[in-house]
Amino acid sequence: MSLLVAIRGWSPDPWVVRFRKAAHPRPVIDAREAFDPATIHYAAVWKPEPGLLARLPNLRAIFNLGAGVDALTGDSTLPDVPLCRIVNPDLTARMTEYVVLQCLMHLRQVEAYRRLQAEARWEPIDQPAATDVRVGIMGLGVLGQDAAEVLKRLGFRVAGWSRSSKAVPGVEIFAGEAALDAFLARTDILVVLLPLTPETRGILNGDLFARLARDGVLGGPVLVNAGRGGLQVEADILASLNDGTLKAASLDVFETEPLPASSPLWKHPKVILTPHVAADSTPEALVEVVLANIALHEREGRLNDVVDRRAGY
Ligand code: NDP
Ligand code: OXD
Repeated sequence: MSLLVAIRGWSPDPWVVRFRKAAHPRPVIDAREAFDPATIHYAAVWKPEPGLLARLPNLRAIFNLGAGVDALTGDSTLPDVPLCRIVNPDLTARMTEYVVLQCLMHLRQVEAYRRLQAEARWEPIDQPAATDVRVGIMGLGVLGQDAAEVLKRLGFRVAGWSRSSKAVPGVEIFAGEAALDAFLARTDILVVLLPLTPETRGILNGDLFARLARDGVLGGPVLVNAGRGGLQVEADILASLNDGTLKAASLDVFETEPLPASSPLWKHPKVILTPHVAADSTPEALVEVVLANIALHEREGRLNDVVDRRAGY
């Protein structure tokens, strides 16, 4: 086998080095160098240049180096070979850390205390219990279910919304469009871990924010989006923060990344902003996982974590 590594937006070097070491003596080609497209059998990619994969006539499978595959499904030239994504405990644990951190930041009013500290003011604020706070997770897949488990353990009242119904002990389940209203109406902290597909694009808009619970102990609904920036309408987030429809937002992903310096989100006092780092992919955790999947394909003709190309995730 020969493996092409094509990465944009992250530094490709540590990936190429680790793939070369772990795959030795099999060839690993760095897409930044000249290569013969006919020699490539597998590709490990993150946001590759559109059209690149279509130029590989002997490609057998594509391995996306993250969980979300929207950068690939959005390429109309993507070849019709199996597309695999990352499902891995390291990535899952990182996302759960992010989600739990944000829920606790809002529960324990960390931003308000930071402001009081800056003014040397000793002013206790009423402290709600986690058991009084309703977290609703949009996207109850691999990442959503793990975050739900930990939030539940901390006492939050957790619900999940997904396309299909599922059984997650201790989590209130809502499925499909018909259940969305009821899900939103019982949600104080909306955690978004949806993939970006034609169905989910722009779903986080003013109309949806207005349907969130307004009777919660936090004093207004909070948005936490670590799914994809294309899910959200940033003008609506800003308007909703400014008119009180949303109390606060934690945003890791944006319509345009990097977020332009001109975006009012940067300095908004109700926004906690991170640069798409909720759950980093690392070569240390993932190179061997991809190579094991290639070995499985060569040995048994099957693959793990194959994306449903029709559903788009
Ligand atoms: P999964 O495919 O395991 O889960 C996706 C969930 O979304 C499923 O529950 C699915 O429903 C649900 N869903 C999809 N479409 C719809 C829809 N139209 N209506 C309702 N529910 C829907 O993905 P992961 O949990 O592994 O990852 C989720 C996303 O997180 C990724 O696609 C990526 O965009 C993002 N991500 C962001 C990172 C970051 O650093 N910010 C890092 C990693 C991932 P069902 O179960 O019925 O299929
Ligand atoms: C992912 C990401 O999808 O890092 O894994 O965004």
